[in-house]
Amino acid sequence: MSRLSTLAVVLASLAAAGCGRANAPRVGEVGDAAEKVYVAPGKYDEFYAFMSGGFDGQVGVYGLPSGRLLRHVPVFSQNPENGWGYSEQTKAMLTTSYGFVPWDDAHHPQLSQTAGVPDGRWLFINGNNTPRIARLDLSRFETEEILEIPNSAGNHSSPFVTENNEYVVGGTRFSIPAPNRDVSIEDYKTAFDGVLTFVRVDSATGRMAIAFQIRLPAFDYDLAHAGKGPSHGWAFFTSYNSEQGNSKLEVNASQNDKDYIAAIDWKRAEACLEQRKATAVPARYAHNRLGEDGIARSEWGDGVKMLTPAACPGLAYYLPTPKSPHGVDVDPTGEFIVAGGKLAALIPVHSFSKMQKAIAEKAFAAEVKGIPVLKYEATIAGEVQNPGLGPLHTEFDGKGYAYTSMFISSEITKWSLKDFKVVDRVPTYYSIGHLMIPGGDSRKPFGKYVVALNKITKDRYLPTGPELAHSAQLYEITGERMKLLLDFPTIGEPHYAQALPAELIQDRQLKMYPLMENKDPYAAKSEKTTRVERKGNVVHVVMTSVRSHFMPDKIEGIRVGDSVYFHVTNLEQDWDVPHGFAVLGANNAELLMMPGQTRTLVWVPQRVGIFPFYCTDFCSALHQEMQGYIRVSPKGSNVPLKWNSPSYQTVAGAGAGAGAPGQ
Ligand code: RUQ
Ligand code: CUA
Repeated sequence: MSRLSTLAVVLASLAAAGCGRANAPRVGEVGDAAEKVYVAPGKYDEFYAFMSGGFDGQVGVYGLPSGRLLRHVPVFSQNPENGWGYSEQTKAMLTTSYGFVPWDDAHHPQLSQTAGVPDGRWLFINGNNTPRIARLDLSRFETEEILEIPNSAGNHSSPFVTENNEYVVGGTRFSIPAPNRDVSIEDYKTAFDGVLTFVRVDSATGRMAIAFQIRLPAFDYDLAHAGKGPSHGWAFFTSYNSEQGNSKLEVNASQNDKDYIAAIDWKRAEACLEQRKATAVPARYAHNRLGEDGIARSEWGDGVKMLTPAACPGLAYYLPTPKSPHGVDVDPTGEFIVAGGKLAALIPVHSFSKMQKAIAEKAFAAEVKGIPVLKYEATIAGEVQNPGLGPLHTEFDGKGYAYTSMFISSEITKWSLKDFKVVDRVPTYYSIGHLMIPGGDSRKPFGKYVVALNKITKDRYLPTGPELAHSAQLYEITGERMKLLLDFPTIGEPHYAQALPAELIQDRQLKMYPLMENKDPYAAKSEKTTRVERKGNVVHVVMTSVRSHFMPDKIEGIRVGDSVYFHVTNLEQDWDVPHGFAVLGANNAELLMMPGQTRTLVWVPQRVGIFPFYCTDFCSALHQEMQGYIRVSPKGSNVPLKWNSPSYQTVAGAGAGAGAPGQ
């Protein structure tokens, strides 16, 4: 059979096996499912699960086993619900070298690790379309930092962490010239580069910085995972399109029987850096961080250190891997490197120790641009036979078993790491992409459940027009056989997810921002310091919110075309009492201020009149009373600036005429 017709058969079987499967659960196994996922009112879930939102650019936080959505944390996408990316304090988080980019495609959440185990400090996630890596703080469930990745296009193989967060990695899914320039697409093979990025993470603060990049042949670097234990010091990236097609990849990148896993020795890279083997490549990229004052600022990187395998021999090896591999996963012992060949009917398992031996003995089959290609037989530990079709991703339970998602045959296949024999298969509904076991890519998986993150929903929920709920499924994995317990919808398209036991972080949650430590330059820490200041046509309204009023709540002397900055500080020092702020006619999202926090909204009034503002978050019995008025007069009007707060007399002084306009 020609390769093309193999592909056709495989794709046809997708239609047959994927979505047409009867959705009957295994007989007799749902009896106690309800009990197993039931979390009684007032009780907590056992795990926090962090699921990527895919093309909605956020992170969804769910409780397991209930599947309840707890939170939706905006990362790369503006979120009008809380003003993320709209407020003056957060806008700069979305700065890139392409300007303000208010959206991304976020795929792979990665929990920070200590000694190869999730430590509950941070969550990293990649932005695929405008290459970026974000870091969330898990004591606040807030995005704290976003670093742009230059020389990359489609930061997909990212942001997988090394055992102690020494690095988070990124690899370009789409090769492009690095630095990018005007060349013919026909020159793909000579002018394009596949660049991998290693980002240093400061162990105390989590702060990220690009340490170095590696220039590799122009393949598509798809997914990654770092080594652990004995393989600590290495990182593995799958690559497809070793054919180097530059159009119609569906066919052109499906020719070779094997593509590669790129094995990168990052300790070797560090040595080469020290020996000044890297060249400086100019690159402009944004690095955005929330400061101690809660305000995001952008800094600019102007270059990277670029390593090549030619200048740093021993840096990179290719492991031949069948058939357009997608996921690459390292088992808890660090010995096995498992690939998911999207079009393969087996699961190849490489051995790290065999790889070391093959390198020592120079068991090379070929060389690609100075990179030794190791012999398949020299590194392969075994192949899982008949696992189903279309393996994508593998997670581990820590008890000697691996679980691989099979996209085409729409199932999870459980197999033994001892003999690579399949021990169980269970259908998913439908077409599973990633799967996730709590801690399932770490040295000590927490186990208990596997979650299927499915691509197609079809008939699993009440229909909602052409677009259906995205779908996850929870399976118990404590017994020999996997048991489906629960379907639950997710928001956005979940790709990867990670989970950890709730007790790791639940008692470390910030309940409020200490008001007295608020460093925002426009914070008002009491109603006494609220005020309105005009500087030309810029007006700063420094105001406070507390149950159940704003101070001031009556402002006159604003003119059409002014830039009015509402700086609203929430004076509450009580958990779970945010206030909101919205004003009629604002071309902006609302603000949502957490207790002790200041947020700023800019409004440029376009017409004269009276404009109410109000609190959007139901905060007390008198929430509806939490409102105020602003009077907007024509351009050039001499209506004096007036407001009703205690500062009015002192700030406005004698020149303010009749004094405070009444309380
Ligand atoms: S990739 S399945 Cu980013 Cu597998 Cu989504
Ligand atoms: Cu404050 Cu409603």
